[in-house]
Amino acid sequence: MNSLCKSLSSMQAGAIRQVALGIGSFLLATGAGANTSNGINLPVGVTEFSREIYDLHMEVFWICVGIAVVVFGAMIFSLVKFRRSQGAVADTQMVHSTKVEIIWTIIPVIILVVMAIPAAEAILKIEDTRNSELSIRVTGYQWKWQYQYMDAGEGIEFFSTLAESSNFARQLKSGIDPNTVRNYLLEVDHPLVVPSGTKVRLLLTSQDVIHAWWVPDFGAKRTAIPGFVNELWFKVIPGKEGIYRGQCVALCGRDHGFMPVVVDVRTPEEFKKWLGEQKAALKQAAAPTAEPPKSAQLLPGT
Ligand SMILES: [Cu+2]
Repeated sequence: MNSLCKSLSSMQAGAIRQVALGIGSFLLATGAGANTSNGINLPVGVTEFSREIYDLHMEVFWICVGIAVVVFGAMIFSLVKFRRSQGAVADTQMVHSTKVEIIWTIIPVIILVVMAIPAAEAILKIEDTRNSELSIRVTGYQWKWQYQYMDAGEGIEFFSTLAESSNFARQLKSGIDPNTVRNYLLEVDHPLVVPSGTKVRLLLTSQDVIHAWWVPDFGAKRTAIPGFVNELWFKVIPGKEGIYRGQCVALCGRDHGFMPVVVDVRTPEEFKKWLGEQKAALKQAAAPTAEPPKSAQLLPGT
């Protein structure tokens, strides 16, 4: 009997060690992913509030870890310490304790309030589109996006559709292996170009069904609804210029998976240059191209 007890306690110790090792390696993996998108944790992102969202997420995560350690610790300790083989006898007298009930109500309420205050602050910040420096109208269509610049970019507008490389590969019996296509289904012909370090406001709507504009690295996602204008803003941190990709995340019909979002973030100087080029191209397009016919030039009496 004694040897059975001994082997049982060594098994329990082994199991506890395994659980502790498992939790330890998970925490290490989570900690290692604190600054990257490694497939385990959320991406940190490249905008002010994507980082705020990430910090909030980590704060709540560690609160949950703390709760889990305390609750499971107490449970495991009680199971091991007060087991029958050690002579523990069940207390059948204590069936109610008002003091305990008050404690286990107040503590979670305090924890919830501690989590709710920074979360509410972050939500208010996300919704505050005032003082934006560049506004862009974004319209969802089945299955493409239209971008129309306002403010300094007034007059510049274009459609952003799935890149031909992806479009050819996605066709039935195309014979093209999608794994060979760069950024398969995440590439467009005309990406949205925005400056870094600038508060960019998007005004989202739709011409047909409900779409949703989403770029994970911006921590930004908003639905585009026909007849409504939804607002969204983001400010890419200077130094994080580059290409960022996302997708339409509303089930908007047959080709829902084929209307990606690609944003080309440039420095304010490069963006200004791009704006100038676009405006020059617009002017050129608007200018009369054909010369008036010779007969018109030589009308007698003119
Ligand atoms: Cu869509």
